[in-house]
Amino acid sequence: MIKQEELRINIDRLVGSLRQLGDIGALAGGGVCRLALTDEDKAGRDLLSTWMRELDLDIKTDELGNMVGIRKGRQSVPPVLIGSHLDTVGTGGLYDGSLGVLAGLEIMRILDEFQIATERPLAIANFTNEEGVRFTPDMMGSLAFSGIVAASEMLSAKTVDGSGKTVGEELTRIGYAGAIPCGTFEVDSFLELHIEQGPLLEEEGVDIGAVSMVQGIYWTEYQFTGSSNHAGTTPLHLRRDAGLVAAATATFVRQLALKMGGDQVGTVGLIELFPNLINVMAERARIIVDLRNTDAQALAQAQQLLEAEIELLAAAEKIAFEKTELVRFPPVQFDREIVAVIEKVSEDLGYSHKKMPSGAGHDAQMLAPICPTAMIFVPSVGGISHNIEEFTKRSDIEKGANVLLQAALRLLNRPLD
Ligand code: HGY
Ligand code: MN
Ligand code: MN
Repeated sequence: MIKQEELRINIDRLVGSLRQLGDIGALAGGGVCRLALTDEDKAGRDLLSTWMRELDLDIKTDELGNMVGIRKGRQSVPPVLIGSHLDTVGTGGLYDGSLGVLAGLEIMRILDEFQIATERPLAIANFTNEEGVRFTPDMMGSLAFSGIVAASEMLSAKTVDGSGKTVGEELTRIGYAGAIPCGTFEVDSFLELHIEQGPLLEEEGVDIGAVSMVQGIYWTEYQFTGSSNHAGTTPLHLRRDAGLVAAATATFVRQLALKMGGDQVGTVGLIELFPNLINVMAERARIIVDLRNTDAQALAQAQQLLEAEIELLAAAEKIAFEKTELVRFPPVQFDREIVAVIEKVSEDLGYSHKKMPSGAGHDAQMLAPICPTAMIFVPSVGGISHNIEEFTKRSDIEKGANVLLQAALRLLNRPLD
């Protein structure tokens, strides 16, 4: 009988599952698009359900479509949960989210293969709409799973593109509107393996990130209204150009981050102009501003400075505007003991490791309020993500999944309180 500390994942099988999942929503030029609650997301969910059934997992789906597969433990106590998300951004890669779910599945496969019984049950989760690009907020499923927000509020969320479809309608359409109320699933502890999506681990030649916290995230939508007019005949002083204010705001966001320094970052990733024509001044402009910082006070201050600037820009161009707060997530600290387990396991496996914050939002930040939680990062080649070039080396996937396996075993078998 193999000793549990000698168990290692089967990297061929894990990479095979990543590739098979990656065929779903594959983009012609490479990369993947499985926007939340689309047919492609459904197909990914169906594949995961098949794999979960092959392992005889007890599959539970809650009212927001969060999927959990449970493997029995000797004790009937809350499970150790491993999870992430199968939805992607529109120009996604093979690894963002998928790695965390499929590495959990691989651990289930290994435990079955070596007939390993664990004290606590082990469960794996696929959380609905982590990316937040089709429906806001991001981390929507895990937010409701943890009971932080009411599922009903999330079910009525409408698509960002204005098509008017709601989360509830799309969940029903793809057959993943579960019966289990959100906020009722008890979890012992939570682990998430994820690609770093930034350059630090690769730059420093470190194998594993023991993630200590997730930075705060603010998403705010601004609708600017001016007046359309001829781009050639209208004198400058008579222009009320909504596109100008949108563009000036995007420029200000970068200047603000540079001026504030520290961990302040920001971008305007979504800009829509109407009528969006070469020789017509925009009557309307819609932008969504993404501000982030590890420091809650600094982030709030950045938002205040942004709003003061928008007031000035709009007044100067005689533009009206409306503001909608889409996301206000504070920074989240992970559980010190679990971070220490990740560091110790990395040490025991002979992998270099470093404690680090997460620049991206993750489902783990929504589990942290309800159970001891931490994350494991593996390097992203070139620090690239949310891009079809996203790539993580097979050897790094193997190391990350082995750390996840061994950390999970420690949590699964630690003495019951
Ligand atoms: O926005 C984020 O950081 C995550 O990818 N949803
Ligand atoms: Mn992700
Ligand atoms: Mn992402």
